[in-house]
Amino acid sequence: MKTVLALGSNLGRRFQTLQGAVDALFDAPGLEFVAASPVYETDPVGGPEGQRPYLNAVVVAETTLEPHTLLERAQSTENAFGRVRDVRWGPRTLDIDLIVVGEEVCADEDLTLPHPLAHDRAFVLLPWVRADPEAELPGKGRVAELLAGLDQRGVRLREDLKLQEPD
Ligand code: PH2
Ligand code: MG
Ligand code: MG
Repeated sequence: MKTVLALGSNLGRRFQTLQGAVDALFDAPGLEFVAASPVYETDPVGGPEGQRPYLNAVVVAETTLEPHTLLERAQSTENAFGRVRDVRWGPRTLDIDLIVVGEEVCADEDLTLPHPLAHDRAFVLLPWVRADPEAELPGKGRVAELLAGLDQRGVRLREDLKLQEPD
């Protein structure tokens, strides 16, 4: 199945964290790298005032893992990069969100698929459409079209930062 993961960081060495996360995510079987988006610097959406901007990117992959197994991979990677869970939408060294896992639909206390806010977040959709111009968000439509209805001013391309394929 094709899967799309959204990465974000607004604490610490943000770009090094994103690259480290890409390397760590693909360090075990069941997940194969397909593409990484460009990196964007983005105004924080929600959460406490005065947060630093995020770096956001999207990774497209192929997976044989069950969604909850993939979620565990994402969470253990977050933990490996010092993620502390306190304030909702507060600053974080690393956030890895599952956006879609194939056509899987899921709504339990740990995981909602497709991601329930992705259609409304330019900091997810803009990198995603750059990594996969034909992308579709199941139940919502083409990512390029969803994006056309969103304000993208808070999402700025960082041409100086490029994620490498996992090592
Ligand atoms: N993640 C959030 C809340 N707000 N804002 C930006 N710009 N980027 C994010 O990744 C982000 C956010 C919750 O995970
Ligand atoms: Mg998130
Ligand atoms: Mg998250």
